[in-house]
Amino acid sequence: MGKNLVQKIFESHRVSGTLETHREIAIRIDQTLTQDATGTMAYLQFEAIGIPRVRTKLSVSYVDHNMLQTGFENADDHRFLQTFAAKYGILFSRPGNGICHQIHLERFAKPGETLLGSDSHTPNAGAMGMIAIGAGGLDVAIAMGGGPYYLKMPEVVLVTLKNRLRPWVTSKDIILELLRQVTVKGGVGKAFEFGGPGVKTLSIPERATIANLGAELGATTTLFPSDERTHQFLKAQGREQDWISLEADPDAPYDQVIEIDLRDLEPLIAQPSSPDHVIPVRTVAGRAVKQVCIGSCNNSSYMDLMSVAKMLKRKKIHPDVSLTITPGSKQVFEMIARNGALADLIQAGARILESACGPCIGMGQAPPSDSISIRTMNRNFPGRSGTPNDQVYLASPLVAAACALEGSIIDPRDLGERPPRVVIPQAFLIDDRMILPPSADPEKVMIERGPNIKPLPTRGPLENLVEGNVLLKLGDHITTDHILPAGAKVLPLRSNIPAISEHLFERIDSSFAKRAKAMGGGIIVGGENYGQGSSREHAALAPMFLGIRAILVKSYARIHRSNLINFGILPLIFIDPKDFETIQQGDYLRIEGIHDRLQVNRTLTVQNVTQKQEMEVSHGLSQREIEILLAGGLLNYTRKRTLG
Ligand code: MIC
Ligand code: SF4
Repeated sequence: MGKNLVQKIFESHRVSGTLETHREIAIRIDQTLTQDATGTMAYLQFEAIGIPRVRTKLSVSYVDHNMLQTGFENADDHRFLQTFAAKYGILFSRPGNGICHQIHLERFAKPGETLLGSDSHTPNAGAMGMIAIGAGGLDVAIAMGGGPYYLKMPEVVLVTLKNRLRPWVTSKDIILELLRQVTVKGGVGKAFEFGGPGVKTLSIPERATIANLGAELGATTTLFPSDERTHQFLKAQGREQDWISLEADPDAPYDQVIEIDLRDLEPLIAQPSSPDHVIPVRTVAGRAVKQVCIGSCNNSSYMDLMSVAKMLKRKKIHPDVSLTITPGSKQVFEMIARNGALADLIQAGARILESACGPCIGMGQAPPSDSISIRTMNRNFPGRSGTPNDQVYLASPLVAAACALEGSIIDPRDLGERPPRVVIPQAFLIDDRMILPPSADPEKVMIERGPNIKPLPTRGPLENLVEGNVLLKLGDHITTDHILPAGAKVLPLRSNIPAISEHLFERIDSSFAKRAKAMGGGIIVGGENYGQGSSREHAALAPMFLGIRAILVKSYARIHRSNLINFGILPLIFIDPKDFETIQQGDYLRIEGIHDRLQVNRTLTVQNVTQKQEMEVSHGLSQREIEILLAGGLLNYTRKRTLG
């Protein structure tokens, strides 16, 4: 029997394990990427492993998240990252060069290769026919050191695209439709491979919009074939030599098939506050809009901004709307500046922001209270925009631009205009001078560490007895934005764990950090899909720092579960849903004999001392994960193995 494309690339990179679904497999990583908000910690961890130079084919350090520089912290991190990259053999994409995923697609993504990135939207590069996976910074640090990446072999879902999109309908609507069908937890443990005749109707940036939001499905990765359009894109980026043709075998097996007829789609919108609350735009038309933000790694390509510029040309945005535009990269920014489209956006009243994540991660542009913000981004988790009780809707750039003109939600087909026609350039503007090569003299490079760069917190081996109070009982779909918010106030503290820990769960319970400290740690209880969203390992590191030793939930998001293990926190799972109902915040729990039980048993016994009850919970850990936990985390485990 033939192989699907996911299996082909996994097989060609397999270091150990098998392609058997749900079993652990280790793959060789060709490329890594980090961004500044996760990178500082990843590099501190790389340093702690003690390897003098990265061992990947290519590693890139981007700066795109922490860009506001309201204090010295961001700038300190940038200096640290720049000098670190120079010393350890890493390319450094300077602040101003743009968003990691957009640049990586333009300049580095390569069909057939593997990429591990310390950002959950790394699957963006799957548009180029590469296996691109988001992971915690420590996993990326190990990959930079030449170690394989371990994961459970995902099920492979084929998404067959038929026909072509109608005018005003975009690739954002394809992935919103998939989110509607699959939901934010339906993709956990799965890879989504796109196929069918509709694929060739989509350009690489359009495919990237789809691949990017695979992260919102909870998917391990998203993948497109590498075809003639990939070839043309690479040629236009001056990288024709990177192209190879890649497709699934005609008789390839799939665990599931989903068919989407592109002709049936209409403009869609995700309502507050989850990317899967998707409905047709028309059903919410007429609601007043106060803010529109166009940008972020999934919708800020040249094609996206050109379409918006065409729609806004010689018009003025509605007086009640504040419109921001964030070009995805310097390449995009400079191209629209040179061809005049930027002038069209400016004259229409857009507020042009620098090329960075910006409003997507709450770095400025918090919307006004009790108002609707339409964004082309990928996440609308509660409060992520920076405004409490925000009402953020997610949609395509065409829908967003239409709303900016109208001052209310409108299906762009109702504007009564012709859709903008933009053709993908034959040649993009190529100038890589904002990407600094590593130093030829690494011994001479001094790493700059400002006062915001605090040493890595560590912990010893896992205790045999874990006990403590349930510090917080939570419901379903707790995102990493709930666990450890980002935004202008907290994001600058990413390289300072003691300081950032003060913000743990603050959006849910402002007294959490104080309580956790007073009690010397404890246990967290939650529902389904705990840790959904970002790859930020700080959402595991900060709990570890405050003495959280176990989490007990109904199910986990993939990256967060790995991060918990990487930092020595037991990720436990309810077996009987009734136990979730019984357990109460404040209960005192005891888990005994952990060392032996983990080795021989798939379950652990949790005594609820307060309620005088016992329950069996599962851990679902592989042998390797058990060893990591027993060592007190991946760093201890790796050092023990490499240093003896
Ligand atoms: C996000 O979109 O949530 C982020 C900010 O890019 C995160 C990374 C981070 O928290 O630093 C992600 O997606 O992994
Ligand atoms: Fe940046 Fe937003 Fe993309 Fe995350 S989702 S990498 S914050 S633009």
